[in-house]
Amino acid sequence: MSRILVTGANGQIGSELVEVLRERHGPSQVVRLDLKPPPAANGRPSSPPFEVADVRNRDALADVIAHYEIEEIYHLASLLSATGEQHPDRAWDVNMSGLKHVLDLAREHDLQVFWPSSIAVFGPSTPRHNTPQSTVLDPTTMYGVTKRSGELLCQYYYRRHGLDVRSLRYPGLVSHKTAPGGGTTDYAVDMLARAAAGEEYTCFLGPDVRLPMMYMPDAIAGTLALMDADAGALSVRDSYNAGALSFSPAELAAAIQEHVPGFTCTYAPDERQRIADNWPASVDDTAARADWGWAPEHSLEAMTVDMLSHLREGTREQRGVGREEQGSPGA
Ligand code: VAH
Repeated sequence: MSRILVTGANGQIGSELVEVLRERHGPSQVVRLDLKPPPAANGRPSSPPFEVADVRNRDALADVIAHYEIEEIYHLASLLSATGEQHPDRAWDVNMSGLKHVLDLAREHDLQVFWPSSIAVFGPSTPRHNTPQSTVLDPTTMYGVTKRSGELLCQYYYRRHGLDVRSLRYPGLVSHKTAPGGGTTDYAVDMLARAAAGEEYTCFLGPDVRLPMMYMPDAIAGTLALMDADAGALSVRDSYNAGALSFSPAELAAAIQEHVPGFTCTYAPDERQRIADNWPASVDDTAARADWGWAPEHSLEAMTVDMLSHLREGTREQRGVGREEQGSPGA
């Protein structure tokens, strides 16, 4: 029975990945780890096993791996781009020492590892459209520097020690179950949530900056497909490009207005605009599609409808609105 450890388990990706892994393997087979206990879901405390630890503490990680006889690690704990620019030293420390501890322990115990990189590894000298899998990588943020450094560290542990560590360059991720924190692409979730609540939104990016984005169900499915793939089929051991959607704030606002006619979005770019301006608009994911069958399913329209429906449901639950009072979700 596969014993799986998910670090950063309370985060936007981790909270959904744990759910899917527990459905696949059984709740007791998936150990959550984060700085705090998991938040209660719908008033019910999250089921164990979970561990409270800092990924910078190697001994704590070693104890968890030994105690649960872990065989697979999804190492998601990280500071994201915007927070990383506010706290660059902490971003380097958490993102790099955490990864190094995980890779060293995985090598000691012969574990399989998933580690998320990001399109933040690309920078101003990278082709912006259909960004190649292998190209110039000159990240302009500490987050991007840690992600590129991490990619090279993963590739080194594969080449030097044969460690089976696999990675995806996630674009901006859109989800409704757990609010994201500290990311430049989080505007998309914020905008959808405000629209679902019947409110207007002021976007912290300008209207026209188009970025690679992905709906969380596709991100989770792609992550598991990569981890399930035959090792011999993988030609990329730093990190795979994975494309899905590309849209600007104005394009998202227009997609929302199709379903929330009165929704209005204004734009007040802040320091995060500089980060977004140095990221690609779309990526070439030919290698991921060829090597392990990457195939995202959600269009911008499908994502918008699904997000509004779930967010409106959440709003109703928060307001304590009964089912008999529900409007037509997402219509
Ligand atoms: C961020 N959501 O905005 C993350 C992601 C491509 C962006 O890495 O920092």
